[in-house]
Amino acid sequence: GLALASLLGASQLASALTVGFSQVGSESGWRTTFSESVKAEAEKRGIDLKFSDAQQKQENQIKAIRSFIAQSVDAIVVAPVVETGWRPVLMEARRARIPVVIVDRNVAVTDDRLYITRIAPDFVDEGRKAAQWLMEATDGRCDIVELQGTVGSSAAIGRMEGFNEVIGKHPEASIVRSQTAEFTRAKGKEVMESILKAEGGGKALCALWAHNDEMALGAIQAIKEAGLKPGEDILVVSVDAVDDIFTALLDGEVNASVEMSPHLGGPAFDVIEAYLGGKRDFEKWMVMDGRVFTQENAKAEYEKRQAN
Ligand code: GYE
Repeated sequence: GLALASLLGASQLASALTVGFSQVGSESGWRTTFSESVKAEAEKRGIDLKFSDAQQKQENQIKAIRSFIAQSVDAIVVAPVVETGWRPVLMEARRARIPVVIVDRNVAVTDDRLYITRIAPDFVDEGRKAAQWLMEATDGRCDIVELQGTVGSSAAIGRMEGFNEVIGKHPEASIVRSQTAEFTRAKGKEVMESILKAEGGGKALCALWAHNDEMALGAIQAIKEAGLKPGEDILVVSVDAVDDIFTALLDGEVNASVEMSPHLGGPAFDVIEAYLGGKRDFEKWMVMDGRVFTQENAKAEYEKRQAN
């Protein structure tokens, strides 16, 4: 209990912690790095992590959270697949007095007592940054193909909103095709192939805007197979800044990627440890910032990552 928690030092408390983590799935390189990072961070802190991969299905997440509650874990971390439908299970956690931290995508609940805090970037702003880069590169004249992330996920909803807000100010820029490719590389390739066919080969297209790097990497494969040069004939801009996108940036096949750190485990565990130590005043949203990587500044970052 709390009395014991305050008698023990923070590190001793952490060594006794059990945390349940409900992860979205393993749809992208970004997600895989995120999962590995959470596991490594838990191990470093001596946290007993109960990791559950939902394979992109909310029903699996709800089941996992219920099982965490049944096991009386000390805290629960959730990276939600979609925004809606969370109220009942979060109420169950609250009734069991188990604190919940939301990471990455958002939950649409009106009662903000249902979780301590959310640690995530501003997805709308990521979309704006991607569009700003593209509007500068093309002088605001561009026919754009959009590959959306998972339908109903706050990452896809926000990125779309921010991007559209910026291109809406440019009368000669527009999205000519938009389809979901579920944040995966395989779908990114498949959907891009069908779009290129529908667009008569794609020669008139100016750019691809993908809601994540993984779909962009699949799509550049399709662009190459259609006999066009990604990064030149069709500009490519996406989000995440995963390691693989740096190779593509340096090869000239991708033009820009908005960074989103996958290292959310450390900050989430910090919040949990502080909460269990008695802290109660948390910001409802701990906003993470990200840089924009382009062919100009990719090399320095790539070398930095290689060195780590
Ligand atoms: O961009 C993508 C992933 O929710 C922000 O999910 C996250 C997204 C990320 O699979 O690669």
